[in-house]
Amino acid sequence: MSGGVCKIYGAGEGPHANSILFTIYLTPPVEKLEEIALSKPTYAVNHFGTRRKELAVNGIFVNDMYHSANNISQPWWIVDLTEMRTIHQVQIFTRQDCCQERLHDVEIRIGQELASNGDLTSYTLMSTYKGPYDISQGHVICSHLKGVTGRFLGIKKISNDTDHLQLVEVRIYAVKKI
Ligand SMILES: [Ca+2]
Repeated sequence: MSGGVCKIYGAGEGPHANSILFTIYLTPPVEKLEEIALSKPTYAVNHFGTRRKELAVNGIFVNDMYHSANNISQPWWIVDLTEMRTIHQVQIFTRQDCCQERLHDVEIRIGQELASNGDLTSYTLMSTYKGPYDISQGHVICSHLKGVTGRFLGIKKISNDTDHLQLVEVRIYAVKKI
């Protein structure tokens, strides 16, 4: 079974849903989903070096990531999907070459307006990933069977340490438009 577990606490999902269950009971079927994040506008808290926010949706997986700056608690990243969509799955490809354990206590939230200050509390919670991540998990898959509708999707660490957010790529899947 590929993919890491991402526990889901979204509305109507219950505490036991995870990516493995979703893989078995995929609704809607995967052929009806499309990826909608690639090359979309992004926003984030300050980045480290040249590892800018847009590198998480540029389609490049090797040595290419958004990486939050040092000493930032609760780093966040937002993508503007540019229109309202109903999102069923988010795949997070985090850093593989170092420091994988920094990915933990992450929330995925979806909202209608840009939260340019990183405050995602008005957004709907889609999934929570407790972690910490280990490379043996593959990539993190967060799913929501009923879907969550919105234009902006945010990924934010909610613990009070200063571990970085390191997003190599973020893939977001919504139902295809007819
Ligand atoms: Ca990338």
